[in-house]
Parts: sequence; C-alpha cells; structure tokens
Amino acid sequence: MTEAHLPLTDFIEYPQAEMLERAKQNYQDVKRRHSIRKFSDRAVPQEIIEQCILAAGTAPNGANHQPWHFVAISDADVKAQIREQAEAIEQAFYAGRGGEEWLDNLKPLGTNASKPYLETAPWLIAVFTKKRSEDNGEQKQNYYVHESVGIATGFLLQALHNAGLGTLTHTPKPMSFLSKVCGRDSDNERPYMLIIAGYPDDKATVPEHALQKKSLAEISDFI
Ligand code: IYR
Repeated sequence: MTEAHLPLTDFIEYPQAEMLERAKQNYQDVKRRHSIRKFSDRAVPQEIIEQCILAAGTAPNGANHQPWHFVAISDADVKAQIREQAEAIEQAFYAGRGGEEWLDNLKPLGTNASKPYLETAPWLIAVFTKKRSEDNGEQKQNYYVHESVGIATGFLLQALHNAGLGTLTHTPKPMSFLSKVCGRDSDNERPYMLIIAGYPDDKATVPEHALQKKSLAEISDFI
C-alpha cells in the first residue's frame, strides 16, 4: 500500500484559557463516573451503544490493525447464561480461590459472588482482544494488543459515561466462557473485559473506599 497522507483538518485549537477550562470540566465530568453494582432494567436504545462502540474503535492502536471486537448483548437468554457462568466462577473466587490477601483487599468494596445486574442491566458489552486481524481475506499479525484494547475499553467507558449511562467493569477469572456464549473464535480472540451499561438503580450506591483517589502529587511528577 502507498503511504498517502491527508492534511490534518479536524484538529481544533482553543485559546489557552479555554484549554484550562476544558481540562477542568473534563476532570469534573469523568470524576462523576463510578462503578455501580445496582442497575435499573430501563431499556437503552441500541443506537446509543453503537455510537459508543464507534468511539471505542477510534482508539490509538498497533499499526491501525484495530485488534478488538465488541459483542453488545441485550438478549435476555444470553444475559442469563452469562450471569449463571460468571456467578459460578465468582463463587469459587470468593470461597477462597482469590486468596486471602486479594479477598481482604476487596472487603471495603463490599463485592460478592451475586451478580444480578448481569441480567438486569439492558446492555453487557463483551470486549475481545484479537491476535490476528483479517484484511481482504489475509491474516495480519496484531501488535500491542493489550495496550490497544485497554485504551479502546477506556474510550468505551468514557463514551458510555458521557452519553449518560452508568457503567461497571467486570472480569470474572477465568473469563473464557464468554467466547462460547458470544460465539467467538477462541483461538484468535480472548475475552478482555465485560462492561455493564445502563441506568443506575434508584438504590445504587458508591463505596466510600472507591471515592478516595490519590492526589496529583502521589500519581505524578513533573520534571
Ligand atoms: N471479579 C470479582 C472480584 C473483584 C475483583 C476486583 I480487583 C475488583 O476491583 C472488584 C471485584 C467480582 O466482580 O466480584
């Protein structure tokens, strides 16, 4: 392929005072995103989820091979299967498989093996990594797969939050059952994360522990 380049026409420059305002506003906006564990069953139109997945698909990634696949699930039977299998895995995890230290560290969050929201929430989005991508019937190696899919998942969470949805990341360990439930090729693709999206239930809470964020001095250095 030739290296055609186009002029950058969609970059927007803001006056610096406005840049600072925008940066502050974005911080205020994203700090209102909380992982919630009680979802309402109110429906959310598919086209909203589609736009959020399109946003995720713009993430920077290795060689622009876009090593991800998103399966958006609203089907009640599929959600029920996911809940059943995820809860079985979480039961083993909370019964000791997680190990004492990990289970202790989770206590302030008050999580347990019960995951009713996997059925209640209108959307579950299973994110998959892809080792190889197809291009005109040709198999291409993917690069920086975890980095790329991690960034895309961040974009997805941000897009869902910005659209006005509550979110939760879920990573049952092992997560391989998701390949089967979603009908994906488990040789080339691996489940990366399950995102739950929907309206928060009226009784949704946020653990105090989760609100304690490290200070700028703790998380950064300017040199
Ligand atoms: N996957 C389990 C346990 C869990 C692990 C971490 I690390 C968390 O931040 C929260 C939960 C669960 O979903 O309950």
